[in-house]
Amino acid sequence: MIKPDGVQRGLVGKLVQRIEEKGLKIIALKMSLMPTERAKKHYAEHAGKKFYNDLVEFITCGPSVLLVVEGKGAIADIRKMNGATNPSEAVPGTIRGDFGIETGRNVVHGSDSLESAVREIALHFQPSEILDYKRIDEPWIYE
Ligand code: D4T
Repeated sequence: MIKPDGVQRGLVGKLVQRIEEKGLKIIALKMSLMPTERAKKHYAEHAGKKFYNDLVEFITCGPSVLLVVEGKGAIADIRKMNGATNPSEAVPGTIRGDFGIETGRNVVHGSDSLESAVREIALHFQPSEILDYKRIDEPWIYE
């Protein structure tokens, strides 16, 4: 997910380009103003923490861009590309390292496990929005 700060700062194109250039395949993509109830479900694991209310308010404050990304090791690779949760600790070259300063404005979200990905995809997408296709460069990305 490209969070509302990434959208407002005009980073959508750059961030989508990083995913495409890595060789990962975008199989769903949409812009959405996340409803509060869905945001609460998305961040349910953080319910009760001191930053939870601000987090829900922030993620619903403007449009975000939601993607489903497919590829070998995609979950781990996207999290590496995103960088550390706190952008001031994220290494240069990562999205948060290059584009962020504070944790509450950390530009992107990535599912942290297969289980989370399955849950989050089902929360944000209809099955019909997820497409099955081949990218022409796949033989040049996979041995
Ligand atoms: P997401 O889920 O956005 O990819 O972030 P991470 O997986 O890297 O980090 P997380 O689940 O621990 O945090 C979710 C979300 O909450 C914000 N946050 C987090 C915050 O505002 N203050 C905090 O102290 C923490 C830990 C940032 C990301």
